Amino acid sequence: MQKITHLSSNWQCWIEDNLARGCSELSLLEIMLRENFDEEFAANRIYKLSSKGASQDQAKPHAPGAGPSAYVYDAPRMISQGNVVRTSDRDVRLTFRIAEPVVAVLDNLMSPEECDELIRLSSLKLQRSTIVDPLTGSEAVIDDRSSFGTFFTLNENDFIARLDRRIAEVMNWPIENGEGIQILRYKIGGEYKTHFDYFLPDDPGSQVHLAKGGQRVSTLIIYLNDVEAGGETIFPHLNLSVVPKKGSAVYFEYCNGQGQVDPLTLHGGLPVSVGEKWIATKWMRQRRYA
Ligand code: PD2
Ligand code: ZN
Repeated sequence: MQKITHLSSNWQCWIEDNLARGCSELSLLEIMLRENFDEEFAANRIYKLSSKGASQDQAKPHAPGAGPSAYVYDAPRMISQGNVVRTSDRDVRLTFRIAEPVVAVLDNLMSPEECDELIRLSSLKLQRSTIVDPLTGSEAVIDDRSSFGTFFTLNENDFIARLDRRIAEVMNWPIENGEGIQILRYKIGGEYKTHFDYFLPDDPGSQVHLAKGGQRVSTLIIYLNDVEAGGETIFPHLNLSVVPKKGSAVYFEYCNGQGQVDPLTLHGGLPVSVGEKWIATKWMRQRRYA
């Protein structure tokens, strides 16, 4: 496979943020090599963005006036009484949680029948997934995201409305701040390379997306099937990998009350090695979106 010799703004911010947090240049290089960057190219860009190679005005933290290392952790949005999140129609058990950033794995958020029904309803309307072009803000198809997907509008029917309600209760955030549930299918080799779910504040293309509903604040990824091999959701800075399990979900938060965003939530979906992978994703915004 051809090595990567181009640095997207996502990756540039990622290098800057992690250098600012005190990560070693070598640890960043190791991650970039794993992501198929050309070694000489990656080492050179890390050096240029480090204090040894960069002039002051190249530093570009996410939050104006404050480096990302200054990200302030609010109290978690998700509320659990003990080890259970109680919703109006289902009690959902936590199986894993960390505090900063808030990441939680939830078991049995959806029944097997609900997972199957979501897959059935989506199967006929799947389209190649896109990303937001950092320059223009328009939707673009790229190799980094090789899934097929579709959206449901909020409360599209009684079944979706019940899930939207449960999800909003789990995320403890107003239902109308949520984007519609997105369904994704990955075939063998399908992946979603590491990225942030928030819109990079400095990207010109982000502005059009931030205008409606503001920044994304939290994500819930629900696994709709058991994947035979591969397809884990990874958080490279947390050394965490979540294995897909039908009906379970991973939840994480990345934007605080001041609008700062947390680069530690860099994450991705590893290639599926055997079988296929179906997920449902919910992204919550700062303000009303629907
Ligand atoms: O499919 C995944 O595991 C995955 C990984 C990273 C999904 C998303 N991000 C997403 O939908 O944002
Ligand atoms: Zn994501």
